[in-house]
Amino acid sequence: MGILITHFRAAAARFAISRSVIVPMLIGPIIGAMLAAASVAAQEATNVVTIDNFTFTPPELTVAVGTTVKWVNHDDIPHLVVNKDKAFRSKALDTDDSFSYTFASVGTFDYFCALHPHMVGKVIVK
Ligand SMILES: [Cu+2]
Repeated sequence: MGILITHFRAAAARFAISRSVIVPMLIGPIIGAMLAAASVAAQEATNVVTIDNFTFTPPELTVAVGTTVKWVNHDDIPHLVVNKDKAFRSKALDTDDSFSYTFASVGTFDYFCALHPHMVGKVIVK
């Protein structure tokens, strides 16, 4: 009887250990995939410049080479996104229209709104 109980305890201990190892092994990749998806979503979100109330937000954005930046107009009047050095120029963006540009080289890209030149922003590509 004593031997049986000891055997049972050993088996229970083994089961507890294996479960404590196997469960994280199964959950780990799931959490990893969720974190990866979340970081992609976060990265996309940070590459968006919104136009609200005649203001580019964020006014200054730093990105890596190859990043696509998207400007979205939330105002109810049109705006344009025009690079000072003519690297890019959007069409007139109506409400909720967007314009995307992929930065293929390093540099500082100052831009403004062609309709409201006091609206300025910059993208720094590293
Ligand atoms: Cu404008």
